[in-house]
Amino acid sequence: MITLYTFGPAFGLPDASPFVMKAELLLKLAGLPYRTMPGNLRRAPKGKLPYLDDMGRIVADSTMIRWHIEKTYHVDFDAGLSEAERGVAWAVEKLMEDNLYWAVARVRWLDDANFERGPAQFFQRVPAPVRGIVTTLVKRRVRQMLWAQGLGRHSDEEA
Ligand SMILES: N[C@@H](CCC(=O)N[C@@H](CS)C(=O)NCC(=O)O)C(=O)O
Repeated sequence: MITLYTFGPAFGLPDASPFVMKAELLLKLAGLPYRTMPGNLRRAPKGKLPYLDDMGRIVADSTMIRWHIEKTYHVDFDAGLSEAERGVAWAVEKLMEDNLYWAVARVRWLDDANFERGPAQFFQRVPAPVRGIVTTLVKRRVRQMLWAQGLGRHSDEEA
């Protein structure tokens, strides 16, 4: 049985993470039996979710999960596409995952009003006495990641 480690449902979606939803959809499209379990970032091999455990084989990162499913279960998610279309699909996927994802993260986490409407909900489960400090620490980490990625260095207008 495949176990997919996830954050869990949020905002009426199957998961708060687009990468987790992508991995789960790939499992569904491949018709593979699987279960989901709440993941722990400290135990995640790459410090991020999703990752999966396929009978002891640990695969981290949604794209690695895709390749694992394709190779192990002989599935071609791009079946029917020409070589050129496969190239375009790959370019669009990388645009969404490596660029637009960060643009969305920037407006969600760095804009206070958006933060209150969105990511602040993630911290409701944190005990009230430490909620403030945990929220501050995670926000700082996201700000650092956005700085490293580059988008966090620009003004709103430039971004
Ligand atoms: N390239 C990875 C990206 C996964 C990713 O960025 N996951 C985020 C949630 S959307 C995460 O786990 N972040 C936790 C952290 O960075 O501490 C994939 O495709 O799986």
